[in-house]
Amino acid sequence: MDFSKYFLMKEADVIEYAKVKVPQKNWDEPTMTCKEIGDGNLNYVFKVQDAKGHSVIVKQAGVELRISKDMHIDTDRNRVESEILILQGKLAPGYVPEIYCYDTTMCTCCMQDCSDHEIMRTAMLEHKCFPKFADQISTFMAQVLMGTTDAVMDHQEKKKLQKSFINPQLCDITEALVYTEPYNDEMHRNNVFAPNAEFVKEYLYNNDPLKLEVAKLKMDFMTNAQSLIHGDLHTGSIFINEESTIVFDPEFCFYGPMGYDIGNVIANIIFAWCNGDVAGNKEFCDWTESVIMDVINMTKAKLDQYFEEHVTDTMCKTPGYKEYYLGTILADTAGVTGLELIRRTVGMANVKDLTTIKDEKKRARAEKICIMAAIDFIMNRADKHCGKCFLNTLKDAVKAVDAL
Ligand code: SR1
Ligand code: MG
Repeated sequence: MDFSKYFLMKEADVIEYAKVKVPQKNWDEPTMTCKEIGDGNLNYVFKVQDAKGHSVIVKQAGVELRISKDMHIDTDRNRVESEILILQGKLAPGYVPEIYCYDTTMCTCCMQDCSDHEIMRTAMLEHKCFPKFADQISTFMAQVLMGTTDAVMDHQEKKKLQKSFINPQLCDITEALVYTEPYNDEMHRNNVFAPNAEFVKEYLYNNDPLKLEVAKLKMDFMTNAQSLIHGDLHTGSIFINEESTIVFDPEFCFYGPMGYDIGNVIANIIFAWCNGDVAGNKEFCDWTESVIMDVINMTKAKLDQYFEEHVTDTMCKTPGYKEYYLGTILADTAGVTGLELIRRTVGMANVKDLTTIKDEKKRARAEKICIMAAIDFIMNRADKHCGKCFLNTLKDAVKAVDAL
């Protein structure tokens, strides 16, 4: 088996692959095992290990997506993901898995096994708290996002990166699933929780003022080549433990508005809050509320500091520009928080934080809270400039839904 021609690997193939591609692990070959551990929508993820404690994660892009056999995207996404992880590892050391190798024939990469961490969404579904998360994710975002802007980078180098990470097919998915279908169900693949069908019709499908703002945000997503963003920074793309945060799965990366990443983090913490709220877990909800505020405040402060220390563009040094720039980033963040809340609630790709709520009435209320908060985040995004403003948006939505 020389892996010189693409085929979709099974577990036994992956063992052979790891022997060939990651020999530095000094595998104990007779005890090597492999298990497919992926539960994402797109790729196949395997863990290979041996009895002597060596291990590696092998990720392969399939031609058909796991979420739907009708959807096909270029398997080059595996190269894009590998290269951005290498770059992010330089900008924010320790915050992404180490890439040992990647292979554009098999569309496969081999990376650090982060099994001493948990997937953050899974851990939060058990209502676990991670006190260092806000500080760590804000450091990661500030360094990677501000570090790849025109304000900081040599403009020619930035354009080379922009070209190398152009990602039309993955962006196309986001443009459809985040920025279009939740507002009209034009592809008839939205998953609307039946008890909320009328509510969704009234507040989303028949809401032209909202659609106007979403249209503006969509065009901004498609044209604002501000930063090299992760593009799918939800809690299923984060490994976490008490001590560290590792961001993975950046295959949707491209040069876009940095508020897209920050807003995704906030929205997914709100989903976790909803799950904790339904369970009546005050300690967990208090922690998620502090995360919402801290992620906003810390990210804003660290972006500001990074800009101060690293800005190179002469015109961006003009007094007042930094404040203007940070203001647009916070408004984009609020807008995207709303978009992610809506699309994960009514769109094609949902989140377990909501779908696993068993009590029908409680789930309907939680989903309405997400939609109400989202509308406020989108419509009033220019006013959301601090952590408290973000938290108040959630609290106001709770009151509004309970008053319906
Ligand atoms: C067709 S892929 C559906 C969703 O899964 C990914 O994680 C992205 O969030 C995408 O929108
Ligand atoms: Mg993913």
